Amino acid sequence: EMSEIPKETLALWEKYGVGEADDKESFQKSFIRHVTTTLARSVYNIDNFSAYQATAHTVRDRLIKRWNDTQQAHTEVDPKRVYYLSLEFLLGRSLDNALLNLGLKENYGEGVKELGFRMEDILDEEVDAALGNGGLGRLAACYMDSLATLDYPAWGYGLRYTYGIFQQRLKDGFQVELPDYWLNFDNPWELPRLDVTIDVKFCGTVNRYTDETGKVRHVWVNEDKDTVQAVAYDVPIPGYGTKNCINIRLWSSKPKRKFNLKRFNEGQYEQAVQEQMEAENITAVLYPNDNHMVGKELRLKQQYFWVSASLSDIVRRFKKSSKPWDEFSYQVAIQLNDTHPTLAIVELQRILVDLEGIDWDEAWKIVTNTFAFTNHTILPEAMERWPVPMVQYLLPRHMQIIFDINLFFLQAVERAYPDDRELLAKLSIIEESTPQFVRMAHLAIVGSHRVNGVAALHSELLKKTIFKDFVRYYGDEKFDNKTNGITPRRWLHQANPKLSELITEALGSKNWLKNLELLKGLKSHVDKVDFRKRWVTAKHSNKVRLAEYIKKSTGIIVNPNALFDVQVKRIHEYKRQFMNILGVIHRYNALKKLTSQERADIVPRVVIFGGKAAPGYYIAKLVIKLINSVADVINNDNSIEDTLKVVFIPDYNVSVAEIIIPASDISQHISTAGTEASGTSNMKFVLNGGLILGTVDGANIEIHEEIGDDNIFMFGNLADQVDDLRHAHRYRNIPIDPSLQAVINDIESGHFGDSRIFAPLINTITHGKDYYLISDDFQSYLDAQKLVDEAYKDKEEWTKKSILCSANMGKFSSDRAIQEYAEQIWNIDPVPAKRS
Ligand code: GP0
Repeated sequence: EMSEIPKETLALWEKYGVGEADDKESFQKSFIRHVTTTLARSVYNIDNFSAYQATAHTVRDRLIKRWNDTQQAHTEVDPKRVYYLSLEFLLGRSLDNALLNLGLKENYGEGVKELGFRMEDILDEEVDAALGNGGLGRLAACYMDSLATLDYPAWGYGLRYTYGIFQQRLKDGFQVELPDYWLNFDNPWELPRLDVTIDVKFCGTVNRYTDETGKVRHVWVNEDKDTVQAVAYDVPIPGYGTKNCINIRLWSSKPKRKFNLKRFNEGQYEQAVQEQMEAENITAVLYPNDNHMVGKELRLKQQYFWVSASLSDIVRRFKKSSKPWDEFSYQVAIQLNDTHPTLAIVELQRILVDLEGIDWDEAWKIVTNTFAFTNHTILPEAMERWPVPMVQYLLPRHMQIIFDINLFFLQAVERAYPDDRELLAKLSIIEESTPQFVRMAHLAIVGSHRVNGVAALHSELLKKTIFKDFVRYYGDEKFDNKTNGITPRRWLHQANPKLSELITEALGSKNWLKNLELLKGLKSHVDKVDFRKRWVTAKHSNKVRLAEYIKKSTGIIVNPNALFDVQVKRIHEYKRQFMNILGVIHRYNALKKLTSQERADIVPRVVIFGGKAAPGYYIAKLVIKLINSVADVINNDNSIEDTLKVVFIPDYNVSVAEIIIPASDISQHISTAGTEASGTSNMKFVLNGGLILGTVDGANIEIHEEIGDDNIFMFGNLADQVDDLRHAHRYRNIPIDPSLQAVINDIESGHFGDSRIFAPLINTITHGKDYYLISDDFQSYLDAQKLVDEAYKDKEEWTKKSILCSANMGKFSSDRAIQEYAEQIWNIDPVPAKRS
């Protein structure tokens, strides 16, 4: 305990402890010390990369101080904590974010300048931490920023993958994947906790026995070779404008230090080494699928490895306070980010019943009061189901517990709805196929006290479709909505410094960065010509910055005065990049028909794409190829006089997004209605004064509500029409939209290269069922595009729309979202770290 340390000792620690040292001089001192000692270099031997490392290490020292103070405050107060379990944290770069959140950017910027460097160059040396696929992983990262900023006692738990999401290259217009070995150089943003290790068991068998009280108990035993070790790596997450700095604990897998001596003695050296390597494999690679389940055994191992290490850490921390078990859910809230961590429900029940000897019902009450579950999609192919035999083999005791949870649950359902066997089959956690499957979403619902979707429409659809029968049984209080949000620190302040500065000047303070509703104050500036001019200047300089990036990464030269039309996100049929490029072909053909004089009236466009396709997603990869083939033809056709350019920016990731998003005039969020749960980049674009062209889907709907009819372009069929339209495509002969047919004919004529390559893609519309309704929405899409062209001609009006977009985005701060989770689901209070 802290009080037992002698006064003189404490005084020494105080005297020599790491100070705050945020001024320029102490930065320079620390920078040079790190160059000399940490990097073993000198003034004669330092490049931008080592300057980055020295700067990062200087900031890291400051972060660790805050991190320690925060942990100490938590230990003293011992508040209820929230644990955010996410298989993905898509953090991107950390240096700029830390400098801005800690308020060090100015001093340190001057500091490096005097030492002969430019801060921009230094920042550009950092590699992204890309431990996620897309929206879900980036949401987790934004939420950590808000939890830290709002002083909540929170932890993230995830995996420290050796390889993040693959790097995308283009070869002849096709995507090729390269491994992302991001830990190649040292990673200053993690604190290895080589002393925090946890054994994680796999396989083995379950023994029953009767304990001293006469109760039947279970013990899970396995062989040493089937146990792996989890090692903790801590990633500090600083809040903005607070001393608070929270932690994401990422687990890395290691073989148990104890060698299998028997095998070595028996001369089975290779096999023993093999077993060691298999342990390290568990956290080797992030699965590169977005919105799609692939039932690989290694993925299930990842999930249990992570869940088991995290829960034993959480339980250990709870036990330190010696509170009784029935207070567990008053001290601990666990949020399940999608179904990936659902085994945590089973693991906690196992810990309580098998290890702690608590009665089943009492344990189950603790479990369900602890967990809450966020669903991120209703796409059927994304639903996690694990074969019962696979679970039985890897986790024999957990499989028993799942069967018991299901039995008691279905018994309760039966009591409420006697003889409704169909209902039992529909609700069951076990799918009665051959083999049987565990339905993870069902398990997550049954084991949680709250289930939420991520936008209003999505949460309604959950209740009306895939979770309908659960609503019937539980009532609808268990199901609610928490509309997603984004952090304005990274997505405006950091990514768009020019606009951030203008906003701060107009509003008279930086308070909007902590209270995004204050952006409403921009409305009174809309009619000021000078303010609008500066708004346009900021946008223009972002477009110049993007044009430079495009030239550097693709060689294509684009005009920053053109309308920048952007669609960047994972490549998916449901997100309909295919419809976008078909629309581009339509536009191109129309442009070619114009006279030179007519073309002079046309607003030139640059259509920008970016995004990765899952390596095994054949159709998505064809979409990338088609975009590049179309770009090749259009960009080299001088006859259209630069009225249209098409760009596919390779390797879209967080730091590329930070360049693209502030530069967009219009961005496309055009998923088939009802398929995109929320979308979060839509929020980022609008916050940066970009208008959106979107379908009536996900958070587009709520953005529309906030910013008003005049500032958004919405089109397409509605979610409640989708079923009927799909039915019609299947069973009736629906003629293809004529404009769309013309575009398809053009592709098939070989205008964009050998059309045989694209046949499987075109077949998804013609010979398939047009499942994503491209034909049904195409005319409406083209009409909306026409409105965009018209509106952009009136620059003053467009700028007003752009300002009103930003001004009305207060709701979409992740601070708002996190506050709702904290107050309505987790029941936690802020614990400010003390200044020291
Ligand atoms: C949803 F199910 N999302 C999944 C998944 O596997 N991966 C993923 O990124 C996304 C949704 O598609 C979303 O609509 C949503 O905003 C995001 O999760 C966060 O809730 C994409 O923007």
